[in-house]
Amino acid sequence: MHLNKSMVRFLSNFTVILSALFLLSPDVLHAAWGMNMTQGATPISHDVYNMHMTSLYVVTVIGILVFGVMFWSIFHHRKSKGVKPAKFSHSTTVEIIWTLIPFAIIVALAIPATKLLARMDDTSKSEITIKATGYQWKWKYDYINEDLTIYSNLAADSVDASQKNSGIDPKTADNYLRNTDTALVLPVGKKIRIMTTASDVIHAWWVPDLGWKRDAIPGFINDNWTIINKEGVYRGQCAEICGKGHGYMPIVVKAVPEKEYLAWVQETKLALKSKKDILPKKYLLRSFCKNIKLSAKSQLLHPMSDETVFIIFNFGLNISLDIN
Ligand SMILES: [Cu+2]
Repeated sequence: MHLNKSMVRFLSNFTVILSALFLLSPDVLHAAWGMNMTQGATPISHDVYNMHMTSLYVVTVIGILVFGVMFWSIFHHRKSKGVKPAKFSHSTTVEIIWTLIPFAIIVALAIPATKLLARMDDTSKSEITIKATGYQWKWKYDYINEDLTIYSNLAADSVDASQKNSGIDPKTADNYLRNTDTALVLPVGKKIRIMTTASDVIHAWWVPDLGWKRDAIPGFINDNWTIINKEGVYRGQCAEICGKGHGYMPIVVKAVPEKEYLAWVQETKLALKSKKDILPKKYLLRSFCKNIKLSAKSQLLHPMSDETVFIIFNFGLNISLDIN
């Protein structure tokens, strides 16, 4: 008798929890626990979100039905009630039903999901093409139509705060480990093709608000696209364990009106050009010195006496100090 009471209590608690979960809207769940997917800022991300919610509702109903029947059966056909177990072992009718119903559910879900995947893959009629290349540990963006290349590194305040024993509170860094020195600036309302690849190991380009995540693989180009509806800053990360700096190569997409985008392109091109005019000689000389220092240090030019190593190392050091 005691067991029955506790079973009843358990079942009623279980029902209360289940119905409470069921009554909460996805928005409430999302706001309270941050558990749900983001709805994102693109038509594809909205479709992905709706597909996800539809599937979630379907599996929730299936779960409630299956567990409901299970718990009801366990409770109502218990030994203490004097129920004798059935002796049959097969029922063709039941087997046909429980094969056909799940099959129909899967097909019903697979059709819209496949259509969505096909739509995500269709990069035709893109107006702007970006090539995103992953490096250990930064991203390079080539604006193919603009002949413009930018590098996106972890923001300086995040770098400083992340150093061992830096004494800097990460909370003081702006969007710690989620901010870059240069953002990928894109115009709103345009179909943008984003090709992903990598130059060393496998990375993955992932901005949740755009609704997709794609591997960036050396030697391969993966094709993706997006139309960003809303102006704003969208943050993402590399989503493939790519080495010790994996958590230090965030992605920042800044979506701006087209006019602002065009102005930014011109501005950045000019800024890079003026840098390029001064940089090459200085840069070449500096890397030459760096190499001399390195080879002296590692004695690649051996056999050398310690004295020679010292002289060559200092030669490299002095010149590079001069240039700096
Ligand atoms: Cu990576």
